[in-house]
Amino acid sequence: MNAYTSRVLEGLKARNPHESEFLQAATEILDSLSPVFDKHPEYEAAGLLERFVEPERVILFRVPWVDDQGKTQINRAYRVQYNSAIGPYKGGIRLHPSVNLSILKFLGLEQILKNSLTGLPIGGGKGGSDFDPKGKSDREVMAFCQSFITELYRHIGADTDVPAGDIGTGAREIGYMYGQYKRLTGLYEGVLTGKGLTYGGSLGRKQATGYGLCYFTKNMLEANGKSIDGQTVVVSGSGNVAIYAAEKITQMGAKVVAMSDSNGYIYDANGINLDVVKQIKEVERGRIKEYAARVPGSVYTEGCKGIWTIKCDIALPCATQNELDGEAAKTLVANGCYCVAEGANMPSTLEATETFLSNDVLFGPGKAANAGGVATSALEMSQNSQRLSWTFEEVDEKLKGIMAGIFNQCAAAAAEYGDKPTNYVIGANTAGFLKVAEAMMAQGIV
Ligand code: NDP
Ligand code: 2IT
Repeated sequence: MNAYTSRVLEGLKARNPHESEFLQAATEILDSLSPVFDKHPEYEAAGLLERFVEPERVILFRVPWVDDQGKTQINRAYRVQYNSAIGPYKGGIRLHPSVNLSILKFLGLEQILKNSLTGLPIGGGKGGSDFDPKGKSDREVMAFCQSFITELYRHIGADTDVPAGDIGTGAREIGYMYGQYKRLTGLYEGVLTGKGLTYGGSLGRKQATGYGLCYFTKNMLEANGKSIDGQTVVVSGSGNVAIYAAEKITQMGAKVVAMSDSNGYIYDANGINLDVVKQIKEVERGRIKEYAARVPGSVYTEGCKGIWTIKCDIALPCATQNELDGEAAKTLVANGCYCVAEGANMPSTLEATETFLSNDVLFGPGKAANAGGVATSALEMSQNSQRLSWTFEEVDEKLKGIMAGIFNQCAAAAAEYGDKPTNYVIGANTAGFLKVAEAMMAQGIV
């Protein structure tokens, strides 16, 4: 590693010793960026990297609300406003009991580079809370969301910071948050994305991350003389990203044979019936286990990590960080998997990523492969500020163009800076960073 990047990384480790997810993401990124700093000594003179790795601002607050038993509950919430060099802070809100500052800083850091890769004017941010929407009534979710926004509203806005969905935050939660923001500010503005279609949401946003992942995968495969048609695919997770990744890759001629949730996975040799998955997950908010009871010939296995033992050509991890470790990566490679594209953020551990790269698996890192969601959020922002609604086809065409642009940037930067032209990890980190770096340099020491 370049001496400057290595010194900054050591400093980060000393100052944030307990933030394992954040340090994991930072290690991968700084490792990739070494050649950039060899080429640009002026960045060190401007303290660019020290500024880049430190959030511009972190807001930490309590969220009091009353449950259905009349008991007061207190959650802890955060908004990490990481980098606004190229646009207003933009990134999702995660609602999951595991949420802590380390996870939100890793997600925020990834988001800066991801948003830069989209080519659209959006900075990087992330937020969330340790609130668990699972098993809560609609009224409890509403009480939480209203209290959350009652604190956060003063820090966000259509031109300052635009939150969106992530794990545990879908259309229901965004709706409650939007209603409370409007009540407190009196503004009908594009302050949140992923809104419902009747109040400023964009057609295609729900599908965008999963569809975009498949468009990226198609670009990556075609650039390497391969195709999606006829391939066997494993998709982990069964939330928003997983469902629409499975839908699009099936439309492209592949067969999805397995999906999962945090309890276990289903295997269906005939190809997963997505109508059943949507009914269980989107309508009933149930567990993936129920699929096996409804679809003859399918099998449910307890424990989500076992999904990586299923033989496949293409793997799309779409659940959560570090769901795919070194051992799982070796199993996938041994079973003939030759393409992995990340729908989730950092689903592969550093060891898994290394295993894929050293075995010449075509590997699409999350910040590039799953950028279609935030890109379409930026399209939603454009529609809101123009007071217009585009058709599904218009949005989908733009998404295809954006994903092709992202792949091309990754490939070009990999060719210039990487150890090999298919190292899209180096490609994504470098291409994403260079644009932010140029903007930060132009704006002076701020
Ligand atoms: P959802 O809440 O809709 O779905 C999450 C899925 O992942 C569920 O199947 C969930 O299972 C599973 N999951 C969550 N936490 C864990 C865990 N600790 N262990 C195992 N499985 C888990 O979220 P999304 O689909 O929106 O997000 C999935 C991933 O994609 C995340 O990494 C997110 O950051 C990323 N992403 C999302 C985007 C978006 O637009 N929504 C955009 C880009 C990336 P269970 O129901 O059992 O909890
Ligand atoms: O990780 C992500 O890119 C998201 N959760 C989507 C963020 C957004 O602003 O749409």
